[in-house]
Amino acid sequence: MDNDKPCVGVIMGSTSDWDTMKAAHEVLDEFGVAHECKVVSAHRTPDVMRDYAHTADQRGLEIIIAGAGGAAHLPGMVAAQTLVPVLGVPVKSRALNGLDSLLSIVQMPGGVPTATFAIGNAGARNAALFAVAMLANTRPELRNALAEFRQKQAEKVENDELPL
Ligand code: RP5
Repeated sequence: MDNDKPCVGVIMGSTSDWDTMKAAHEVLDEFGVAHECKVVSAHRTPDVMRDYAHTADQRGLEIIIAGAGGAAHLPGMVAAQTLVPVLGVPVKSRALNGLDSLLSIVQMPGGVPTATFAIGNAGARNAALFAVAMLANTRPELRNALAEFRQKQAEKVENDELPL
């Protein structure tokens, strides 16, 4: 994309979420979308989370991808404090395999939306692809890149062979 100022923020509750959230970073990199990746914890650094949400708009972020596990309050609490759309990624937790994360993120009260993706790697990847699709509404070069990505993906599946 035409400048290096991040338009997508990728945040997560802990460094332990990076194994999952790096899938979002990799997709954004692949599409050349300028983004930043940071650890911002709703519980351990609530003031940092508040500042991040309050300044997101003025810093030029158009989308925030927020991943968290367990009592996954980060996406919802960020969404409560900014108008920037938040895409939530439930990280697979050690105790409950991410079902806790999923329910914490998806069950937002009416009025404060947080988009919610699949648990784990597929969710992180799809959140980034969704961000690309949102940005592509106003960026023709990104729209073309997304169309090409889908085409290649379809061709791969069409050419795949079963190991019979
Ligand atoms: C959440 O608690 C994080 O998003 C992470 O998924 C989970 C566990 O964090 P660590 O104890 O591994 O730092 O806040």
